[in-house]
Amino acid sequence: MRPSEIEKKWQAKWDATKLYRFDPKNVAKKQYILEMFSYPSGANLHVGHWYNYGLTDSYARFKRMQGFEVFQPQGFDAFGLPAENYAIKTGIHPMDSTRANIAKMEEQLKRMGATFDWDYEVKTCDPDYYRWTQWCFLQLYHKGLAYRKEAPVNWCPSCNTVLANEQVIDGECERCQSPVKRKLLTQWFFKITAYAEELLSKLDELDWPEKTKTMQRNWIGKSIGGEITFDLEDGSERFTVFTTRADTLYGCTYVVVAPEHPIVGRITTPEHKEAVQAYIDFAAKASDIDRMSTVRDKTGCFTGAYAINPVNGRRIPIYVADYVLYTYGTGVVMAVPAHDERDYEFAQKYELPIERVIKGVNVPDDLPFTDYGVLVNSQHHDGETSQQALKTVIEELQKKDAGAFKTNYRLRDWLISRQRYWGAPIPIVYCEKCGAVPIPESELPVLLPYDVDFTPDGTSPLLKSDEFINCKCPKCGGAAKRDADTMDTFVCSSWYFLRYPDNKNEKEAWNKEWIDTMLPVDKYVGGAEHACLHLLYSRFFVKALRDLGHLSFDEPFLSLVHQGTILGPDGQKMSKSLGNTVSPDEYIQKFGSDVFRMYLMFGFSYIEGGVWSEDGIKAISRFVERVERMCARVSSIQGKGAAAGDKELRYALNYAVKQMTLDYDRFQFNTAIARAMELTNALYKYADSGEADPKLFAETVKTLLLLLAPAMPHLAEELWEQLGGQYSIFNQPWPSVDESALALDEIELGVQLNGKIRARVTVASGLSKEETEQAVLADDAVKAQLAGKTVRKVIVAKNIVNIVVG
Ligand code: ANZ
Ligand code: ZN
Repeated sequence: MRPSEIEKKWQAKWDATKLYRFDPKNVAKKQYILEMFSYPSGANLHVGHWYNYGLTDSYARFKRMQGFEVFQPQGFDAFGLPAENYAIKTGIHPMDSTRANIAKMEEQLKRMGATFDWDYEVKTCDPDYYRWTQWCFLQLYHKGLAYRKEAPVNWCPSCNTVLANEQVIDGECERCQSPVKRKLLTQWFFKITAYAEELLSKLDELDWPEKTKTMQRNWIGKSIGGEITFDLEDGSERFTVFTTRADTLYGCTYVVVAPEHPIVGRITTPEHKEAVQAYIDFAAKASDIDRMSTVRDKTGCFTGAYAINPVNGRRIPIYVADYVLYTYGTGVVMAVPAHDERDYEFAQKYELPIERVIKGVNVPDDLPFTDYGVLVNSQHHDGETSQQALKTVIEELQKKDAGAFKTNYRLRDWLISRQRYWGAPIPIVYCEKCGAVPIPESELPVLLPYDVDFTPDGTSPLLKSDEFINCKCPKCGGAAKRDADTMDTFVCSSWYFLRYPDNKNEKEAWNKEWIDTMLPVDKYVGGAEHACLHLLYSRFFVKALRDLGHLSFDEPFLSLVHQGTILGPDGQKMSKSLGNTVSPDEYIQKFGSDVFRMYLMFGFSYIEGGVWSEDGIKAISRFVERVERMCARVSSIQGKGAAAGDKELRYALNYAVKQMTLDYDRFQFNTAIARAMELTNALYKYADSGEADPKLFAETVKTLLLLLAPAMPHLAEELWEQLGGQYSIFNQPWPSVDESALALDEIELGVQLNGKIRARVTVASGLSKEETEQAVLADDAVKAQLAGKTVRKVIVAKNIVNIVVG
């Protein structure tokens, strides 16, 4: 039979017998295996889809055979910009193109032969899904975790919408690489910062790639320091700075205030007003990202005001400069030019005093050192002494009411309003009398209207839909207007894994007891690019919903695997514009989907990916043919039983079982397949020896099929049937290891020195002469005998090793 026929045959049977149906009765053995949400793009499945879905499916099949009740759902992250942009270009409504794309992708995913349970599918653009996205919004809103504020936001002029900080990469829009602009807008935020500490500390407990955890740690950016209060010279104002280096306070020779800080207006002296205002206007043009850049020229302006350094009473000037951010710490910095590079650069430019007060850590090496004694006379390079010094200084300042311990986080609240059409509407109305009023839960969903003009003009398309915008205030019944923005699609994907197990629930987003049993996700597989976006947002959602009483676990994804990327044959990322994309279709047509899948497993390290080459696919095809021929020999093999090669074959078999079990578990598919090849070689050797035990041979071939079933599901099922196995091979238990077959035999050797027995050494049996010689010479007793002597020759005989020494 041709591969395509075999695939059709078994997919039909799996379907008819509902092989992949998740059985809730077995939830005690559940294994929730999830690939990151699919975006319905409309293009054919590419190598990347196969790599992600196909290989994770192999893992799922393996887990199933191990006796787990596998829950592997599929669904679509269906809202978002690409469909809307496509609509703007072609006039095809996002709803229509998305539905068509989903249908196409479903069909292809089904043909892949993956064990998805489609009964649990969700699509975020369906009202019965986004109704609950809106419900999640309201839960956060009622607890003060969703709030509206006017803030300078990241505006992408090409996508015509605001972006979250996480969507701005090096000052550019993550999606279209346009430079991001600053714009003052009133927007909805989720208070993810309320969870900064837990998001950070719980990372330690997760079985996630270290690199991703580090990225989240850095993004959260915890910094332990103190707040120090300075008085204005005339005592008319006090202000506070945040510092992680209170121990350098003696070296503070000036103060810098962020240009936006309201104190600037109050402290600036009349003769400096004009210059300071000009500087504020200049600074308003730069984004926070620009301002943080280390290569950017330092600029600033003197306010005319002076402050008093609380530790030594020194009179120091106050500057405005945009290298200090208004949104971090207190928006004011104590500048210590001798020990901080930014301050040093600034002090040089504006000719401010530079005073070195700490040994060891300073900007230029040759600054003279001023010893102020007990407080700061510490020579520290490491965090610990620095922390001690911080403690000493802050405790000292606490006595004068001028210091406090303080921890800051870089993490900012998550901006979720988008000025786009194709997303979940925000369930809030604005009433002249009542202000912002949430839609009652019973009135959800707030439906997204179909007929909307979404030609971009910098405002929200829903503003132009009168029937949508105008509504009644749920509180007073008066005329009100709806929020015209839609939610960031990352909101939709922050909770989809909670909906899957209960996707048909019409009364609530999920049944609490049920999802407390089904979650967390046991194995989550997807790209590393979501480290500080989806993977952080989902963790926040779970924690917030837990605290709101809707679930009882702390983390969504216990164990995470990032698949690598398959590059084009030219070593570049596959892209249409480079013309280096590889389509799986022709390979699947020629070799079958099993061979294609197994090649992806064998040809790459799953986590690393690599450059596509088609050479390896032929090797896999030949390997599969070898397995088929081996199966064909089962019925014809002759022998009396109990053959000489039995032990070796048993060893090869159990070794393969043991290693492949470990390999599949760790997503090390390439080595798993290599072990299967070794076992196949051992089987050929055994069969060709002319002396074989037909029963052992048949059993071993069958075990090989079981081991290969996750990697070549259709073919394994077919061969299993040919060998008289019971349907389905995926209902068979995973092979177990007979450890005793792995114990190598040992033999004892007499070791002679110049013909006289001097030692007895135990080595593994079956070693070659060279290996025996090495083992004997490495033995401690033999080494002791040989001390001070020169080995001239080693003669290995049957049970005796004679060492000739001089
Ligand atoms: C004095 C000092 C001396 C500082 C020294 C550093 C080195 P992290 O670790 O990122 O939290 N800082 C505080 N608020 C700031 C703001 N709004 N904009 C720009 N810089 C700000 O950094 C904390 C340090 O960054 C603080 O400690 C402060 O400078 C500066 F040798 O205070 B430091
Ligand atoms: Zn009202």
